[in-house]
Amino acid sequence: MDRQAIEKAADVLRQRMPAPPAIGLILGSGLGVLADEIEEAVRIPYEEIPGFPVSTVEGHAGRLVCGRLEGASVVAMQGRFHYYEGYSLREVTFPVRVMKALGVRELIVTNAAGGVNEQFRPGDLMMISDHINLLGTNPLIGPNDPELGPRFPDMTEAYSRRLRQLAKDAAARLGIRLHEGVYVANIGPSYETPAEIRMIRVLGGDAVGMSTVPEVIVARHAGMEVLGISCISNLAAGMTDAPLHHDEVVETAERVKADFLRLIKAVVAELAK
Ligand code: R1P
Repeated sequence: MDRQAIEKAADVLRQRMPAPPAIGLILGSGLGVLADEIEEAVRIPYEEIPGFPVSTVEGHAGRLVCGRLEGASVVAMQGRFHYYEGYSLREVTFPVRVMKALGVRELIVTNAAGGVNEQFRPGDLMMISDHINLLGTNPLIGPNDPELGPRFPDMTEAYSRRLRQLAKDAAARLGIRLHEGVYVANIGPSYETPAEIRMIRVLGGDAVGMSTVPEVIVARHAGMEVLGISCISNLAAGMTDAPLHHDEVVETAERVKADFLRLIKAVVAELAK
């Protein structure tokens, strides 16, 4: 995506936003409820933002919500884009570029994910410590614009140590059980097979989903600090006899929203200080 396209979208948003956002949020399947907590909210459907794709997946409302959360000026994506929807990874990650242009410094990415780690239970929360990209591609493929970031971005600390500590402290204060683990991005849209889940476990994965990794790569390329939170919506294929269904994924995410909301709000409140 070229800078012109990014600026065009950012210009449209600047005119409608109450204040420049400092914190960005990407809300995963069934986790869009967080955007309902935003005060003085301005809601902008993706269709009204030049260059934005539209959301096609159930549980992803498809709008940007800007306003105040816990004293911070935020912009939240109530619904994200996935590679399996047919968008290029440049399109999938375009909103991250726009958030950066608007002034976002810290990005909180969330998702609904399948639990691979045998200690996890549906409804648990996992803070992402690192990721494995099994998409077979990368959003930075193609010419690099050095104004947007370096050709070869470092990924040693894709998920900020500072933000992880902040989230860990907040969870402890609130009495919320927060796992920490590695998120693996599978291309989708078919769920993983039991054999693939065994492979992911051997590789060191704790949770699996079909998003997040491209957004985080672009956010790091752009120099943003990232915090990732997965809601473990189900146990991955082969761990139980139950077949996987997206309705269940969305339902579980919605069911555990109380802890999810408390945790994210506490982190945002800390960042606002
Ligand atoms: C599968 O049920 C869907 O839920 C997850 C997977 O990535 C996939 O899109 O959605 P989010 O990662 O957007 O939360």
